[in-house]
Amino acid sequence: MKKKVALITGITGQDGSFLAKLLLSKNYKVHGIKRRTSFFSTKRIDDVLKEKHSKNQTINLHYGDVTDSVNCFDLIKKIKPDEVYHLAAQSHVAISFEQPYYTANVDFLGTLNMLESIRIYNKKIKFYNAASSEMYGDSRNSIGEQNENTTFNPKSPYAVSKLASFHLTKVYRESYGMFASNGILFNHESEIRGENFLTRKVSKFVAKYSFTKKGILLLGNLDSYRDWGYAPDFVDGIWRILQYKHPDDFVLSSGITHSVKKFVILAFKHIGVELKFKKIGNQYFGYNKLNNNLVLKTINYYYRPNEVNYLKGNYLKAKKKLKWKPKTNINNLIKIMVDNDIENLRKSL
Ligand code: NAP
Ligand code: F7E
Repeated sequence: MKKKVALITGITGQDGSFLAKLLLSKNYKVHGIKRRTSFFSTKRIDDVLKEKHSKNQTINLHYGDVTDSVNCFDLIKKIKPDEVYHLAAQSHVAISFEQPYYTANVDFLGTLNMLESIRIYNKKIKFYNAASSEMYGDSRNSIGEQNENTTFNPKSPYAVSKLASFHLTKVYRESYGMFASNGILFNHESEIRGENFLTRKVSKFVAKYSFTKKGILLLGNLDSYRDWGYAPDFVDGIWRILQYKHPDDFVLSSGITHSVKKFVILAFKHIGVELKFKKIGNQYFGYNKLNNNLVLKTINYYYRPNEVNYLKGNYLKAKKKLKWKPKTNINNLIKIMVDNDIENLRKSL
């Protein structure tokens, strides 16, 4: 049987690398777009690139940038994919306030470039767009959860760009009959999460603290709530979205929400450190309960001009239609992340 061909934009990122490995395990021929960088950016997929295992299964990488429309069209024409997983983005919410034009260019126009390339070349190619729970902003429905019917109320240039890409994907589906679907994914993390996202910043610090018992972790808002899941569970959901009988939009989430403060407490607890907090004005100070040493404080620098205070996703539609549900709870997620950062440190000693 002919292998299915997948093209992943954003293959060097967290989700792209997990998805590439999942698709290889499902016997896909996998192509990915990587940007030209001054250092190699393929760390997350180097194991697969080096392996070239027995069945000659590997990832075919192409230089590309989703802001370059000609390049996008060229790649679609050359690769002739059956499925396109469009994950490439400037994905950091705080940075989107500093680089709003750039974020809109990559996250919105990049999506337009991919959709147009598919529309012009072959409308039968299935398209997945990586939309985000950030699009909800602070909107809450009556049960305090967000699902596919909840009103969007974006709070950042990132969220606005993603919402535009979400609607654009629907427009292409409705106007041209294309198989174009959105995944509205809530936060999902892993041992290879970018180091300037909250969970990884915390897991790296906690791992180091377990060796040195030194340092002060500087954070921003501890009072926001996030629905955190584990990235490998979520990329399985992404794949299921494109295998569904027709194109549609799906929430993928853990269904449980915790404050940032709780995440930090649980991460320290994992290495046997209990924290106690003091709040002076708006500033938090966190101490090691055992010896009263200061281990964290909040500073203005890491606060955003606008914050999404509360996210909790309802994934019932994905559960019913895709038979998808998350497998990893927050304690296991923290264990995976902190233990992996401890292991990384051990190897570097
Ligand atoms: P990530 O780790 O930041 O990866 C982003 C990927 O996009 C990287 O491979 C990056 O390449 C690539 N990229 C950035 N700009 C590009 C451009 N102009 N042209 C081509 N490639 C470009 O993000 P992630 O966590 O894997 O998330 C994947 C997607 O899901 C993103 O669209 C994100 O916005 C969305 N999303 C993520 C979450 C989450 O919690 N992780 C939740 C909802 C939605 P480099 O390696 O060269 O930087
Ligand atoms: O922040 C707070 C911060 O940057 C989580 C992206 O994958 O998920 C992600 O966006 C929370 C926020 O993720 C620090 O203010 C406190 O309330 O890890 P984050 P995010 O903004 O939720 C969505 C679904 C996406 O789509 C995005 O692509 O933690 N926070 N102190 C901090 N956040 C960071 N980064 N750094 C801090 O020091």
